[in-house]
Amino acid sequence: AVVIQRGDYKVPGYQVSEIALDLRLDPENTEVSARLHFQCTAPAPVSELHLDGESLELLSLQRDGRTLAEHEYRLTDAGLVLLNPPESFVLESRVRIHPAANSTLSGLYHAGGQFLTQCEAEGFRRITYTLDRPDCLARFTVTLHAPQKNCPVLLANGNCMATGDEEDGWHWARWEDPYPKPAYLFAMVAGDLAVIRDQYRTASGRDVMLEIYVAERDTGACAQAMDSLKRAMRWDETVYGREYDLDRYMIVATDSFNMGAMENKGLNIFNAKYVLASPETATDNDYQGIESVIAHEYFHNWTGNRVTLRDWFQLSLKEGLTVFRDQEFSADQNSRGVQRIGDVRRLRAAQFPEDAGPLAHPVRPDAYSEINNFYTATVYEKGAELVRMIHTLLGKAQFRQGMDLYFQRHDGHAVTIEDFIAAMEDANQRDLSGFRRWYSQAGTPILRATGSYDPARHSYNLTLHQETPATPGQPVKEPVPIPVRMALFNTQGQRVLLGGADRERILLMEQTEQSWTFDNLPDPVIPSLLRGFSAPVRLESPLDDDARSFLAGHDDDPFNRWESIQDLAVKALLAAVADASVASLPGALRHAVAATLGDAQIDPAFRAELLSLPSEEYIGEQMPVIAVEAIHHARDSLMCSIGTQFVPEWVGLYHDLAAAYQRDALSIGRRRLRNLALSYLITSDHDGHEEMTLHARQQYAQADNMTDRLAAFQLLVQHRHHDAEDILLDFYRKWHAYPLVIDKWFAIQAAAPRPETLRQVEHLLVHPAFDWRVPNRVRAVLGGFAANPTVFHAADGSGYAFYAEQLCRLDDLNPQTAARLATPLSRWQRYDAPRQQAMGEALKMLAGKPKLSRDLAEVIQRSYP
Ligand code: DPP
Ligand code: ZN
Repeated sequence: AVVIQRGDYKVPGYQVSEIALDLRLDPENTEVSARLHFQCTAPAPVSELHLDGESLELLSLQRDGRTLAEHEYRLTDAGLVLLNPPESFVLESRVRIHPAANSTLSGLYHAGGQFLTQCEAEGFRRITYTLDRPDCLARFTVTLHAPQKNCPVLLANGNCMATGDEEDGWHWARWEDPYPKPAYLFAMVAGDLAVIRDQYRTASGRDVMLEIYVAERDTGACAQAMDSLKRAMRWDETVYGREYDLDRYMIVATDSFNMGAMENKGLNIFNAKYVLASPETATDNDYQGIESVIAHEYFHNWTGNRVTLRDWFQLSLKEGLTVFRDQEFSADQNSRGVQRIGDVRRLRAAQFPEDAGPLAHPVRPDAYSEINNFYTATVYEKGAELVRMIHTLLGKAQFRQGMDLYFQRHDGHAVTIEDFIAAMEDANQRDLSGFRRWYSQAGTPILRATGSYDPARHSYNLTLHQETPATPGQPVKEPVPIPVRMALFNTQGQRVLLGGADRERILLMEQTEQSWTFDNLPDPVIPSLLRGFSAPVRLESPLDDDARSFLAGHDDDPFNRWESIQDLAVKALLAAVADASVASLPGALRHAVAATLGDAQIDPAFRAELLSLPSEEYIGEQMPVIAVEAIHHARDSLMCSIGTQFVPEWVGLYHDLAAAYQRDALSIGRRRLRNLALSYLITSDHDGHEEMTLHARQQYAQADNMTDRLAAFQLLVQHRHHDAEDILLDFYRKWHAYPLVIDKWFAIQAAAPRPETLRQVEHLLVHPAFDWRVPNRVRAVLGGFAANPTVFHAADGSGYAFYAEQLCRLDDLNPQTAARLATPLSRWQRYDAPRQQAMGEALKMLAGKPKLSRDLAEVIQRSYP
């Protein structure tokens, strides 16, 4: 396969200033006429101009009104080569494409009765011949023609300029986008859609029409999306001084989408999962997801669209920055501490393992063969952490100055990560040269902290040591600058002064090893390091159990308070795994749990976080070889002991927190805590166990919201309660008309940690509601299965073999999703020898698949070189 290198970037020899598209939409055969204005920008004449084009059937080709002769162009696998083109010219092409047959969901496709597009990263070349690269910005005019009956709604980017009727019941609409944009931001939609409208007045007093397009029966489920959009618009004005720039902002929801959502200029296309919610069908987490994804795509209007990317190696320039912005938005809307815990949990669950395995790559990658494989946790989540560190290092006001300069310099341009860092430096006269290493170096640094109190000198000495493990292609690592936010606590639980007037400091660790001494400390202190998780590193903490237990009760940094309990739990779990025993509840952990259970002052959402055990995946990450079954049993038994030892407290919470459904943050936190109590009680051994199961069944049957219903449903299915079969049927019957709810039904079954799950999943794949063409459904089953440690990683290798077979099947339809779902197999080196062998065989089987996609081929090749 062709490998594209970052170092090979060349400015395009031509620019396209204008693109006029005309599409006659038919599911089987759509005709696309395109008129492109080319202008040479190279100093010397170009002998060959390569236009991108994929799966296009060329019908006609004209240059400046004249049909091109055979010696003037050449068709290739990758597109069309114009030979000796003039300095400036108009190219007119007509091609035929097949939207209904396009199961890749890239380019123009027809699904669920609608025509939709997805052009990021390289989908536009599946619509017409063009320079499909982000540094090529053109003004678009788009005319859509379709039958009025099937497609009453015709949408594209920008403003609708004219509409009209045609013969045979067809109609048309013409859209113009005044903002030049790269082809990856092009979008069009045609279908039978209902619309919800609202208005937004910008800070400068302009009215913007907000529209959400959904199926008629979903119009009642758009309130959260619309409300989140308006809050996001206000937030970007308040925090960054950025207003929306068109008169109309459209969102379209679809069930058939590879990603979460797409920020096409003025016309976002969303996976319905991040638009539709009603209390009966969506959980609190779903509501939260909508808020953050709506905000994310909206924020892209400035960080991504107005300022766009020079090339795809810069992807984190828009994604890392925009994730940082959406995380901060959510933190401002909800509880900042709980938000941070969730963000770090995601980073550790997805990005840390990626960074430690064969798919590790820098936030700014150096090479790719299929760019779709680089929409990764590293580019997104680690990228966001890097922006967060810049924010931490500069300070809030200075960061804003840097952003202002970035927009001022680069509005309307396609730029690089380097340009972003330079703006941050120049706006603040700061030197971030060392910081650039974070973008070029892969791997998660290990930060080892040791500290000691010197009673004679009344001082505390802290030494930090950093080391980044080798990653593929990068055997030797340099130290990176690590901002370590820290405080010292005295034994009364107060933060002490650190030299000057500060009770918290940011230590900037730039060398491999550095020490700091804090004086004037009459009594011993306990350090709270990396507060708020101030850098994406693995901290090896100097704390013993007593100190952790102390911080679990006293640290006023929510993240570190949570982390202290997590560390205690991890330690207990690793001890149980090591001697294959039942996890005991060590004194320090019991103490921390008791104190948290007993403290009704703690915000319930935060209390639920404090009381949740680390996931099996996270525990596995802390081990040299992941002991699949032992981890599962240790975690179960620790849940059981915590449940059993505190039965009255959990029962008390379960009953006290019962309330009629409301949507405010406090009610959400209370539901979370109550359902956590239920999960402890169901997992534990106690006299009232039967009664709790009854409660769970009642909760399932009578809940007035999906959060509670699903929590009970999941517990009953996981624990295979004797009437689980009936409950599964009942759930399906109730919700079969709601695809997003049925996704949950599929996912929960695929994730049940039970020996019969593999057989169950085989049945699910032939269930009438299963559809290989709908990524949400496929991800529910296959993604749920791959996230099921004891079943996917079954010792006999059956999970891997089964999974690889399904990926083969999926790859023929949807390579992007297949490649994404293949990544769990890349972790093979983390398991014992028999599993390594079985995963290796699964990967070899995939590698030998006929017609293997470039997407999947790259993931396999890098996973198993
Ligand atoms: N650019 C999209 C997003 O992350 C993904 N294609 O918002
Ligand atoms: Zn994004």
